Amino acid sequence: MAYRWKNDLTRDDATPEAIYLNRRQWLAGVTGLGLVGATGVRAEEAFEPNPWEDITQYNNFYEFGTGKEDPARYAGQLTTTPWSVTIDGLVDRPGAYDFKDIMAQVTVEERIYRFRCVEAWSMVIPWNGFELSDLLDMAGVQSGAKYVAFETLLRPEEMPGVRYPVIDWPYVEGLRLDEALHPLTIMATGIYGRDIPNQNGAPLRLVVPWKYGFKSIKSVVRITLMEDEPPTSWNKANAREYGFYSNVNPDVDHPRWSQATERRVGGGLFAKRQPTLMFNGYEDEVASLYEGMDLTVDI
Ligand SMILES: Nc1nc2c(c(=O)[nH]1)N[C@H]1C(S)=C(S)[C@@H](COP(=O)(O)O)O[C@H]1N2
Ligand SMILES: [Mo]
Repeated sequence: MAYRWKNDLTRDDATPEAIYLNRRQWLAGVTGLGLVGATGVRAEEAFEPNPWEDITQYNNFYEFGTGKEDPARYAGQLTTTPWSVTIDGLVDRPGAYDFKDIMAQVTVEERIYRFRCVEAWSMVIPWNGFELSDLLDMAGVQSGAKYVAFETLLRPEEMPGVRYPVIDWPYVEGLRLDEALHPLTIMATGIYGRDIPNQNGAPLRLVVPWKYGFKSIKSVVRITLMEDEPPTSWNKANAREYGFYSNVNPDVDHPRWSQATERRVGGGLFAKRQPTLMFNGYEDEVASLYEGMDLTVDI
């Protein structure tokens, strides 16, 4: 049987008792009774998925504008049927893979992941999706491939944001092949058991939970297997601020702000910032991918 990574965050973690106890702790923290440690991550914040409204109304999808509410406002006009993903480069079976055909061949499962934006906000999101490795298997990765490049749709008539040269469109991203094949790396097609909304990257987007959110490229139309490291949009825009790897790392600050803590979206007016975890809390699963690398240099 194929190895399936087990979720460490499940809805069962938010049992009614745990929520009740943590509400009491939260109140105690606010009123200064001091039951919540200074650096303690409160379980309720860490494990309870954000509500649908947070996840679908506070977005980054610059093709629809740079405001957090622009994607929810404008992405409705994006046509997502029909949709195909071209898989090319160093693969045995290059071609245009129809989204419906892909969905007929993969196993969709729920993955409740922490999601950490480089801007220092975070959410917990219950994605539905399948492992990227399943899709790459369909195309047959050749032995010379070492990297995977991804590209978002570029359709100016449906994307009001692309008339502004915020980045060099289309949005492109990349992973090392071993990162792409890691069982944590998924193509998300849903949230809370519903089809993924356009503003979140319909009909399918990458999710790499141990990396900053900008690596999780939306509305993917092309995947290319390559020998060399592909260019990535934010690295092209500012190489000093955004490296190829972009692993979540509380010890390496962005040149313009600290990455040591984060604000959980929807946490409320008095919510404390919480500590950012190495590899966004997935250190046990992914640290071995970077053995021997200096993560203060290979950012
Ligand atoms: N094509 C594309 N993909 C993108 C972006 C974008 O602007 N365009 N923004 C990225 C950033 S910065 C983040 S934080 C996440 C946001 O995903 P969400 O809106 O589903 O939370 O998408 C990433 N993928
Ligand atoms: Mo982001």
